[in-house]
Amino acid sequence: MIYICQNAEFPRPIIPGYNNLVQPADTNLLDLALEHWPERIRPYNRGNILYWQGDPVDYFYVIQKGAVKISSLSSAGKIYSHGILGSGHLLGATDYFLDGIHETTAEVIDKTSLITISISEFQGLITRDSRFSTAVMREMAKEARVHFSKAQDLSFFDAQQRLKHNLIKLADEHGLKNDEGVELGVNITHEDMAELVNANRTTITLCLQELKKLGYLRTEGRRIILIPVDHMNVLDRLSESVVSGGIGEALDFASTASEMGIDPVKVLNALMNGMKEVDRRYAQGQLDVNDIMWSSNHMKEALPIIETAIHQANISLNHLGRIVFGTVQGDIHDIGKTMVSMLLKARGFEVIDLGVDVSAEKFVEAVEAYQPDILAMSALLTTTQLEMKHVIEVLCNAGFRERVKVMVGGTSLTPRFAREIGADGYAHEARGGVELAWSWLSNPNS
Ligand code: B12
Repeated sequence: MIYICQNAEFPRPIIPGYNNLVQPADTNLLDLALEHWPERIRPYNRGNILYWQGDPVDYFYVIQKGAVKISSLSSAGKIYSHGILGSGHLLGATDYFLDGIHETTAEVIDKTSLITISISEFQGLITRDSRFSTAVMREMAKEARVHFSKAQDLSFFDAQQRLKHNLIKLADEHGLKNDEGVELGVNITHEDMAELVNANRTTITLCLQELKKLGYLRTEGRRIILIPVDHMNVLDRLSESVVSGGIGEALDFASTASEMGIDPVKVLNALMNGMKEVDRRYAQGQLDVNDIMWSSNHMKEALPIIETAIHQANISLNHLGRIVFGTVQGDIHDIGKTMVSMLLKARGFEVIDLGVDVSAEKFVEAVEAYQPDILAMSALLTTTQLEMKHVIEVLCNAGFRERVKVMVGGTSLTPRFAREIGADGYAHEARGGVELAWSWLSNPNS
């Protein structure tokens, strides 16, 4: 029978004899084990093996504190880690109820205390104490859910996302909260992470570096400190909203992130990463110019919020270089310029956008005021292309030509035209413009 409830006031049907969704009392397995076998607590050290895959089940273990890695060896000889379990978990029950053989290996990976229970004691308490049997069932249900979410991770997510999910789970289970977020609180190696995420160690190193760059975590020796999970979620959603969000979504997530007090540099990085992803998909042919235009607009909407927060926090950003950009006088085509300028920002350049219909005098004033490394101009009309030549002449007359590299672009421009008007470079589209700027600033003698 399925009931669809349209409003919260709708009364739930009372079925005689059926306990309407009343959850069993949350009996804590560890408390029960301590109540019955307090003298059984034993310390274990990193490297101790509780049982090997293929061993018969002869004991059950309840973790009082510490961390135990559960892994299995595939027929191809690959180790796959099912999880790193902490306080309150029960080891051995599922295998006992199935065929009495351990399907996995349990290895202690941190200083750990365990309560050991024999089969006869376990069976005895299960029949005598319904609280214990409920707690055992709950543990087994949790184990099933972990396997389900692992299967989902493997089917739907890449290694970096899988690593992130696993770190969040570990932090949830073993973490120690602090002002920054949560410290992992478990001694885990890159090898352990690789087994957990089903990736190799090199991938783990790269993914960790990427998560660090995103500002999601920080390491200190072997310590891993994650930012709060709700911060990660907002930053993820901000990046996604640049790629595929609706109007105003990126702006909303940027505002939420600021209200939550997330470091504005991290918020900016999330926005830029969204745009980088757009650029990557565009280069692979998965997105077209229209998609880029949408994404540029999302980014344009959200940027002022973040820039204000950065300004208020008195943070100075390290940019790759400064670019003054505008569409020349007589021309009001804005879209191409905005796209190029957003991609330049996403790649770490500071862009001062002068807008459209910009006179030669305004360009030159901006060069004087902002001292940019590059002056970029856009023109879409054949009639306004020559205005670029005029700007360069005025720049020369003002004595500023040697200060900046000049880059030009627009649909009907050609490399030859760019050379003839005295520009230093031309690019046919946005990506080429970013590459050109990058090559100039990373190699100043070019
Ligand atoms: C949208 C559009 C408009 C919009 C502009 C809205 C806006 N906010 O920008 C409106 C309706 C206002 C408009 C007006 C006009 N337009 Co108009 N417009 C277009 C259209 C359809 C699309 C331009 C566009 O945005 N493309 C998408 C962007 C992403 O591409 P993009 O601009 O080329 O930019 C890319 C590259 O060129 C490069 N790039 C651009 N700038 C720079 C700069 C640097 C430094 C670098 C590295 C790269 C770079 O990177 C970008 C991304 O890859 C084009 C047709 C076309 N197919 O281009 C006509 C077009 C540009 N327009 C044209 C004309 C004639 C006009 C009008 C004169 C029409 C009229 N009779 O009123 C007016 C002029 C107004 C003025 N004074 O500027 C002509 C130009 C013909 C020509 N060769 O001179 C075109 C080509 C249409 C045509 N086939 O006739 N237009």
